[in-house]
Amino acid sequence: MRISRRDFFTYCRNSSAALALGAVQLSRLEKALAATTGPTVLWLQGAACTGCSVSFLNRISPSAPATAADVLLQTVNLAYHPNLMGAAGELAVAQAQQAYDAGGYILCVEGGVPTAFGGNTCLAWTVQGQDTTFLQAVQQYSARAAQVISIGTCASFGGVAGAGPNPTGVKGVGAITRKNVLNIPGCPPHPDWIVWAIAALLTNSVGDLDCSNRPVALYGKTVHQNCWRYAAYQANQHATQYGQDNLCLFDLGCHGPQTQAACPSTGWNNMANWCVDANATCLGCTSPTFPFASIRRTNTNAHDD
Ligand code: FSX
Ligand code: SF4
Repeated sequence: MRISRRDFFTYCRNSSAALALGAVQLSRLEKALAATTGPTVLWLQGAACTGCSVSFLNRISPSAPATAADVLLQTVNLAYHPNLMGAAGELAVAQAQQAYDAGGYILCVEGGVPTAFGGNTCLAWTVQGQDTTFLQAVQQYSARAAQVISIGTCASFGGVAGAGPNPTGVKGVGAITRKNVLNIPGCPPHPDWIVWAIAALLTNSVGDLDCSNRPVALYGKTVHQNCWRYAAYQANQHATQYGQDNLCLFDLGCHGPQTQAACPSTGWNNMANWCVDANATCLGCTSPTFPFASIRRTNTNAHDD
């Protein structure tokens, strides 16, 4: 399916409430998309499960652009993505190099950055027998990027890839580059949060960031604040086992009170569901402390907020 930048704009306008885009941002986006052939995006993948890309690729919308591939392939100039691009091997790396030489691209980084052993536990690519570690690639490519986005909790804070004992020394992108990095955490992040980040960067309208470099527009409220089970929480009506509809899941280890995320308002799978809606506790996957704080919280079962 071919979609135009006009379709991308229409999508953002129709979804402006869910994507937290105001009238001024939409007007800027329309101009930005009309002015150019589309921004260049480079997408690097490091220590991760590829779930962030899979989440993005699962994006399905009733209006164009229907899928994430439409967003990336038709709306922006996707110069490099290990799973999505047609080119492979050295030809693919040459495309990335070309974008690097031109500079000014949006660099999306998925996955944590292994720093131990000279970074050699994670390679970005090999050209003519010469290895480039993921650490080198992120440092080099972030230097000429107009903007850097950490896609997912591993890229933002280390996440699962950086969980102890962490022998490969995985760090988040912000810890290994001097560039300002916009963090879009989530394990994985919601596809619309990624679309929001690209649209907001294009229109210079990211707004305030919190102390973990997450946009307040997306991460400014806790899951708890917007949870539909909050009335049960206030009434001290707590579930004692899974499957008890309408009761608060706090005593089962829900991390909603400490977790900054928009899940209750954006939902997942086209608003079909989200963790607490599915009778599962919030695991706190957008937090810098994920996954350890979540495991502790679940095991101790303590009222710690
Ligand atoms: Fe990490 Fe992405 Fe978690 Fe996986 O690739 S944020 S492990 S769901 O998905 O980097
Ligand atoms: Fe808060 Fe979790 Fe209870 Fe919802 S289920 S009200 S997020 S503690």
